[in-house]
Amino acid sequence: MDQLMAQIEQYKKEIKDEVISSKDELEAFRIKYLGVKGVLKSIMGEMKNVPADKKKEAGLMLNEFKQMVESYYQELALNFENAGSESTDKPDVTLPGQPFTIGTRHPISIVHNKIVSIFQRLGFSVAEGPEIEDDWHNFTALNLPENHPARDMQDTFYISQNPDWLLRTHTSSVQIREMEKGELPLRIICPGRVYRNETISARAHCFFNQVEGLYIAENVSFADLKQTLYFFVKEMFGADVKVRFRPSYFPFTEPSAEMDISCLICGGEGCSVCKKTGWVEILGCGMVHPKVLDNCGIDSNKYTGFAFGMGIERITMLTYQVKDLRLFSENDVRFLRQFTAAL
Ligand code: 2U9
Repeated sequence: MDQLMAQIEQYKKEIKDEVISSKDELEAFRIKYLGVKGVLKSIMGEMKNVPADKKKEAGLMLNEFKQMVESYYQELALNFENAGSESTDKPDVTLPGQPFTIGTRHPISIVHNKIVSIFQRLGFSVAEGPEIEDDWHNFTALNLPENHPARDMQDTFYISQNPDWLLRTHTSSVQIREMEKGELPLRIICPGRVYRNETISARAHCFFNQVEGLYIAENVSFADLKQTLYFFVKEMFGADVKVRFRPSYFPFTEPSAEMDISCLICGGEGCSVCKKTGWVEILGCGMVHPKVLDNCGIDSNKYTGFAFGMGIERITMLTYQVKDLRLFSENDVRFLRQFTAAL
């Protein structure tokens, strides 16, 4: 009897020291203590050796030990069921899925899409071309021959492997490529990224996005250019916006102009955005220079055309009142999330 008591006490101590951290270890515990050849069964077997007058007391003690082992096992089993065990876990298909963040459209993309869709409604189609260009398509064909001072207007990144290669400074090169195909009339817009070697600041970056447009046919006039751009501006900024043209100079257009719109912030009263003038410049334009047509094999006596170009970042800054150009390429989601609902 005393031996049985000591044995039970010994097992109680052992159970306390057991480390059970997986379902496998729990199963080993069950087999050791509760299994058919386990500890409980073997202690029960000892009962036959207990003298008759002690049997009742021994039976109570054994029963208490049995209950203790069983409830300890059940408690552990329940814990594993609730928490899951690393080693024998099956996936719990009832758990909610991992949420994943849905992105938003970049403000430049929103404005790009809006510009493109306005011109598409006027019958313009989108043309694209390479970002690494040769000197002919980026400069010479556009009436900017070598050593022409106008080349200084744009600081260029050249490709070191070949002095003829450069990163395009405007998407006009795409229009040259389209004109060289010789299919007329031509009515295209050319959106895309362009590169200029500028010191990065709130107002300048070494790359930005442009949309340029070109319409070449017989009898295209400056009036067509003005009407097209009026339509664009009203669709883009609303019916109340006012427009003015100022004479300008570009080597690839003659005559040339820059177009201003009444300031969207102050409505023309004068503020810091329009530098108290009431006007903000949004694009450059003009009639395609006859030399440019000739360079591309188009008969400048038969055909005329207009062209225009604008920076998408500039239009986006005006639309959303963004004060620093660098925000567009930093990819800070706190900035980017402000412009649209989830895709
Ligand atoms: C061809 C012929 C003529 C495209 C033009 C501008 C005027 C212009 C600037 C606006 C802001 C560039 O992004 S910006 O810095 N562009 O002012 N672009 S006319 O003229 C062309 C293009 C292609 C064959």
